[in-house]
Amino acid sequence: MNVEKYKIEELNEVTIKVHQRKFTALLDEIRDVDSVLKKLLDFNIAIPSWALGTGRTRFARFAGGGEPRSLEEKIEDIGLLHKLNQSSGAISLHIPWDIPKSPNDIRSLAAMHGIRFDAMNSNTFQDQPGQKHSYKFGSMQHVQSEVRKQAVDHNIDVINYGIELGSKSITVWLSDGSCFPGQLNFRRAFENTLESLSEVYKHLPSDWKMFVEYKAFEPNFYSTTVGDWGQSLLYASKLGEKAYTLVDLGHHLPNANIEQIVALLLMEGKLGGFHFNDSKYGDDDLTVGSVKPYQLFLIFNELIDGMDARGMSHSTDLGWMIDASHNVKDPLEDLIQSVEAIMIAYAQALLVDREQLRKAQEQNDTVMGQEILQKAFRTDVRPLVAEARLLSGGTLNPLQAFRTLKIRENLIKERGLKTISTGL
Ligand code: AOS
Ligand code: ZN
Ligand code: ZN
Ligand code: ZN
Repeated sequence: MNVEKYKIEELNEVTIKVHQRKFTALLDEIRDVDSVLKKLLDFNIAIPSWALGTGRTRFARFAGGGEPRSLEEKIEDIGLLHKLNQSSGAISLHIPWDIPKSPNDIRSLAAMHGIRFDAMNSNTFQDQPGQKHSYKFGSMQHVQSEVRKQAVDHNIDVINYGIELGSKSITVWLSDGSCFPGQLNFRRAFENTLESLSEVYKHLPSDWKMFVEYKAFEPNFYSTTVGDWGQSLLYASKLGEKAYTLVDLGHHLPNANIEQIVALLLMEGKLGGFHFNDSKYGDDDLTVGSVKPYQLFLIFNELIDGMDARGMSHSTDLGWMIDASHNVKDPLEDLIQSVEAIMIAYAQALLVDREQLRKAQEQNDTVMGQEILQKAFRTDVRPLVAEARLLSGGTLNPLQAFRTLKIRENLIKERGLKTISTGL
């Protein structure tokens, strides 16, 4: 399935007039529109390879049709997304689900679609066929050194695949922890994990980063060995300057103030990357912005404030990734919505009048502080985001384009109705 440029132009023709009217009306609200547009154009979000197929709950899986059956088809899917929105020009791979048979071919296929490789993900939360030692009682924390070594070796393999593909980072998410009090010695689990992570860290090329992802619970329900941002920061600090904390929005205890966590990690120069998703209860992995869009905006507000304070590039200094799972929606439509939600929150946060906000804070003007943030949040920036897409050759309305061009129907024709994508 390929979407030709002229088809995108034809679609844009239909709605361009309405768009221009809305965009012009919005211009009054934006001070430096060119710099805002430039930032939106530069911004890209990596799509996780495991989100292109239908996921599952603990109870069932309802497969969709036309899912990608190989790494090649996953890249093709992201290529389609990127054609439509021009904001998802990166993929985050997962080993062993995405082992490239020929890294060179995969690399050129991705380049053809304008896609680069964001963080590689390792997997020591499942046992693979033929694997010598089981991860039932953890991987890097394990009481037996053979199991720890197996986990370390796997992570080194993942780095090596990443080097061949041109990735520059690895995300380590561990399901290690315990289900019951008494099962585990917390201190020994931490020390074993730190030792294992340092072994992996030693194999990082000099221009690589390691992201240590934390998660409060699940699949372990009494303790998690990288359980929160404090623990992740502790590992990252002890490991060295190439190690960073990765924030997955769904990995906190209820009502955690994620924007504050982000602000402090950035202040310490230890925020490395993001897994965007949304949730009502736990690690729900729902569409970004579908449940708590204001929280997403507040997070972006801190991100911009913190990155600007450190002179960081918004587009390249952090790993921007989605981590989601789709049980009822078409995965590609869901990803279109997620990318759009991220772009909207980013654009709104770019509109915050930081000078006025600082003044309000210095004068303890609580009311004005809130007003300034909500003014930006309540601005309908969709025409601004659409304008950025138009400028970069994408569609004014990616979701509508996806449906009008019958992309899923075509993928089903090509790949069949009963397809299963590798992943969770
Ligand atoms: C697990 O809960 C984490 O969010 C991981 O980042 C991710 O979902 C996993 O690596 C994908 O398999
Ligand atoms: Zn994650
Ligand atoms: Zn998760
Ligand atoms: Zn999640």
